[in-house]
Amino acid sequence: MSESTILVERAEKVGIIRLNRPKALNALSATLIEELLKALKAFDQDAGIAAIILTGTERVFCAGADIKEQKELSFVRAYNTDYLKNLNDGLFAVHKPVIGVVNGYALGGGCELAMMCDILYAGENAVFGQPEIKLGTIPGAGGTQRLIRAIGKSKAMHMILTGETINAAEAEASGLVAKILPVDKVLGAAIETAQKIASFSAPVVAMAKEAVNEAEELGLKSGLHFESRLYHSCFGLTDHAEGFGAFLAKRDPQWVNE
Ligand code: CO8
Repeated sequence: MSESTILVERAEKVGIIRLNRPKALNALSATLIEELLKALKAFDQDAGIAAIILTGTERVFCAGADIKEQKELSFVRAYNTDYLKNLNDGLFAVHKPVIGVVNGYALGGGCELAMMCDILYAGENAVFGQPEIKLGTIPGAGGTQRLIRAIGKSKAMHMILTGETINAAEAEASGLVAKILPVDKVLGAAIETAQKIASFSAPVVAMAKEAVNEAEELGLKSGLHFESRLYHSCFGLTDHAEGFGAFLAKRDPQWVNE
């Protein structure tokens, strides 16, 4: 039997998914994408899991689309099968927060996969780039759309048109990643953050994630309206009464996730 292209583990309420094609630098083969989406869905539906971490190895997060596989694809087949669109759709569908932990290369589809995560932590050796131009193609899984939102037009255009990479410090300075840590510490720090998120009311976390993600889709007026409606919905939660009551009673809240 061939080795799984991902490794899955749990740390209390945190589900951890590691990309596992070290010989191909975790390139996104069709099999890897299928297994990744299956694992994400399983964690998302698992009541014992409250947050998800997506990472690679200490050397590489992901070197992008599998160049060997992509080389064999014709335009018609790519177009008719919506090649790689399922990755964006699959990540979009996850309700629980996904923290991406990037050590080493996050290139092409790897950089795009990182940007599909809700929060990004990077090891000091992280390298982000959209080198597709050097292969005679363009980013195909959100690079031209998400990078501009993350780091602004000029920096995004520079990366996409030159294929040049940025390092962890540049990624943090430009807002692409939330934190940089030493390579051997970054996963542990992300797990701690995920545990912290997991300690809050699950429906409230899901609503906060949805509202923030909608900011990328909606204009300000519609976004504020959407936020108000979700905020008003919180008033119906048992956890809302519990959180406010616990604060006033000067005790820790006991969330029931309802
Ligand atoms: N696909 C398949 N195999 C790869 C890939 C890849 N993207 N990247 C590296 N490999 C393989 C190499 O072929 C090599 O295999 P082998 O040992 O059999 O020759 C092995 O991994 C190790 O690679 P290197 O010897 O090149 O390792 P180096 O440390 O010298 O270099 C680099 C590391 C800089 C990461 C280099 O491998 C590299 O530049 N890789 C290609 C990066 C790239 O161009 N990525 C963009 C791909 S196109 C893309 O992502 C389009 C996005 C479309 C949407 C995708 C959504 C899922």
